[in-house]
Amino acid sequence: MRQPLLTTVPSYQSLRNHAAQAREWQMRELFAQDPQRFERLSVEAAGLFLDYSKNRLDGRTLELLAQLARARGVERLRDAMFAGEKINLTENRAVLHTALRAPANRPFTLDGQDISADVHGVLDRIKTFSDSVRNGAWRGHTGKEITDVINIGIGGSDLGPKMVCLALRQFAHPRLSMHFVSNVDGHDMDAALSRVNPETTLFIIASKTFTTAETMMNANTARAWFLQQAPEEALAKHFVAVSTNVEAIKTFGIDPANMFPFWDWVGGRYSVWSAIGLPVALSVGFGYFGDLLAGAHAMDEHFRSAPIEQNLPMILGLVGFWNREFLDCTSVSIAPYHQDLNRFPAYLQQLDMESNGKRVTRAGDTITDYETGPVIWGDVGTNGQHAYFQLLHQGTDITPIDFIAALRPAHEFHEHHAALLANCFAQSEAFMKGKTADEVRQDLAGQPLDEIERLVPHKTFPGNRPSNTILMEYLTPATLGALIALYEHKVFVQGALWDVNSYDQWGVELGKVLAKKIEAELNGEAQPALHDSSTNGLIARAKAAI
Ligand code: G6Q
Repeated sequence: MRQPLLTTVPSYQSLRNHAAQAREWQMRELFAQDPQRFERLSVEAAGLFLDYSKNRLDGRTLELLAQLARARGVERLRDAMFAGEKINLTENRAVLHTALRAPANRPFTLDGQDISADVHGVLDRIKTFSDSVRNGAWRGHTGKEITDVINIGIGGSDLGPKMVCLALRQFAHPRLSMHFVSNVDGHDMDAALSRVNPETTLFIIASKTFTTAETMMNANTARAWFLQQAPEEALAKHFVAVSTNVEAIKTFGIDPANMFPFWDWVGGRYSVWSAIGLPVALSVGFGYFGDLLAGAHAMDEHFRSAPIEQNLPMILGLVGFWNREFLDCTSVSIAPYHQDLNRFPAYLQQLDMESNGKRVTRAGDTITDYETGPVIWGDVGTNGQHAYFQLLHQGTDITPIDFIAALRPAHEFHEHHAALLANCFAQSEAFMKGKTADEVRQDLAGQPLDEIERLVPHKTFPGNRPSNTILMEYLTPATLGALIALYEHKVFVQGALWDVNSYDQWGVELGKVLAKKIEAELNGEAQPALHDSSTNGLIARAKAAI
């Protein structure tokens, strides 16, 4: 079904006219004019609080954005997603990661069948298995308890469980060390294997397709390493798989009894809620894994029922859309002021850029007159402040920032936490306010006048730079679940507005086939093909070195 072009929708055109004025606004003045701005432009749901008042927008902006969302059928598409319609049009698949975190009594229908029994059947198996590894009933082939888990997977089969295991380290089992090998670079595997003992190591081969070249190579290497030190029949105690492809895991030599399935209606980057989350259940236990799902489900319930104006993912999506579409912001920086969220920016990078990094509409028309997904990047605060925040404060590009923080720490160094939060809030204040030339002059008072005037342009900050702040009380499995779901739905909202299919990834698929030809040439299994002179030259240098 072909939607009218985004730029022809009346509310889009009103937004464009409105943006011509908004570009002139100074947030300092917006705050001065409206003492209620913070109360008005903040919203709370599922344990998360969002302050979006430090953006260049007002009530009218939000009204127009909500109108646009309605005109673009964002709510309709949301309902279609929850109803199991095949909204992933290029792969003819439903998009039902929300079914993975719904309680057992909540039916989810796909092709007329309720899938919740399948989902909860796999969750029960995850519980039984993770309980037995954690309580020591599941042992390695020489009778020793498992001490190390190595998850072998890449992309969506790596980033989610790795990010969540790191984020929830406070809840982790003290005996179990989690390792994640994703890169085909042998240094990755080498580093993991050098730290573990085969007798006490459990390998999880995580691959939706079980054909991904990097994962298959890593899985084969791990298997060969293991079999150098253990008999074939020991494999069953040390190798399990998470996949949708039973045949391939049998061929690899894993007993289907040790396979945790999921389904093609779960996209890789949306799969941490499925059996791909097995490392999480092993590390923090099934109870906390359940809390992660429940937190995400609470956000789902809010997303599907709250009106746009009070809907946290809708607002986060609309504000980001406004910055991208009308205020020319080409990237978004993610700044978690929480060390345990240090992989969250990398996780969001995939979630957002793989979903909305698209240049054709859902009907296949090339998008020529508006922009789609921004670049997502970032690192934890306060570290970023001592590195790239310079550009964010005084560079020529304007980059909106999402600050994320927990009000209470899970440690006892309270003075650290006050310092951390002070930095977080001070940065968002500085981005908004900036520093005027007169303020700089006051700071420099007492110095020679010509010296002051020489320094003023360098020490002036334009300010008026947008940011959101997301707060939670503690970082817990439930608040983390809600946070991830918030961003999933934000990506959904923006994809719907841009009319792109957020659920395919043909660019990733391309990467899966590109290297094969050159790999055969490097290994001497194929005659060198005719490439361009750069590629030929690089191949020749590598061959000379191998
Ligand atoms: C995610 C992508 C991609 C995928 C990996 C791994 O949405 O599709 O990152 O997760 O390429 O794929 P497999 O799980 O099939 O190995």
